Amino acid sequence: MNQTDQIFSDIKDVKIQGATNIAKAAIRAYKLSPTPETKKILLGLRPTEPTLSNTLWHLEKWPAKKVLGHFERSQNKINALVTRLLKGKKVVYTHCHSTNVVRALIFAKKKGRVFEVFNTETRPLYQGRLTAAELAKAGIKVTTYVDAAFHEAIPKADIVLIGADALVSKGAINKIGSATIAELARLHHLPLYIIADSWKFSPKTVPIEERDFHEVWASAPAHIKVRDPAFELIEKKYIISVISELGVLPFEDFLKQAERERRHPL
Ligand code: RUB
Repeated sequence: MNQTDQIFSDIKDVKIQGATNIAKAAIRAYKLSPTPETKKILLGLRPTEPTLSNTLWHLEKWPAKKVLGHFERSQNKINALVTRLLKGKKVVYTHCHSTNVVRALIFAKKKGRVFEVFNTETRPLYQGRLTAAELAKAGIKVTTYVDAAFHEAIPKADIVLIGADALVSKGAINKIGSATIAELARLHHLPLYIIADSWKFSPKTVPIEERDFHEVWASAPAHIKVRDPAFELIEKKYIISVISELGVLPFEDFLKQAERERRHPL
């Protein structure tokens, strides 16, 4: 398998996962093979990822290094904003694996914020374990729960920080489980923030990826239908603010500003 095909396969199999990591891998693939065919294949790999399509759009206009630089600049701004937000917060709840969330938490810890993290393992692919391992390696105390323990874990937190794959007019699309977390956060009066680079914004309808049922139950007996929807919508009414490189913005303000910035030169 050549290098480009290896990247395609790793994105498809979720060995490379999360919006930012997928976009960065797409940059590597496009550099190796800058053709319309590469673009077409990449766009079909993970359909719920506007960062991927926005990145490819920018790549047609600007050098890869410049496009890559966006992610670092954006993360640095997010880090500073999340660090400010975590003042006085003892327990942060998160789900799945978000580069934007994990890097911001590690930065906040380095800046002296004292907090611990509760998270959920995130079936079927257990991206929550990745989150837990990265945070623990950075010296952050982590407690991981099974997904079915949402009711047990969420009320013990002070704040919920969730990543996003897509930010659309109705709200934020993120890993399955996120909508339940949002409803429970509201029930227990916890603030829920979406931590996300603004390139996750899409003015269009974003399809929800349904993955192969084998990820859920590989040896399921015949006649049992097993479903594997990868993502779901967190309705905007549950979101206090979106924290992106554009600032800490209420959802509607984020949408307006992201629309204005969308095709802005780098
Ligand atoms: C990952 C997921 C993450 C976002 C975060 O799903 O839902 O919360 O992608 O994006 P999957 P980022 O593992 O199926 O890709 O990593 O850019 O913060």
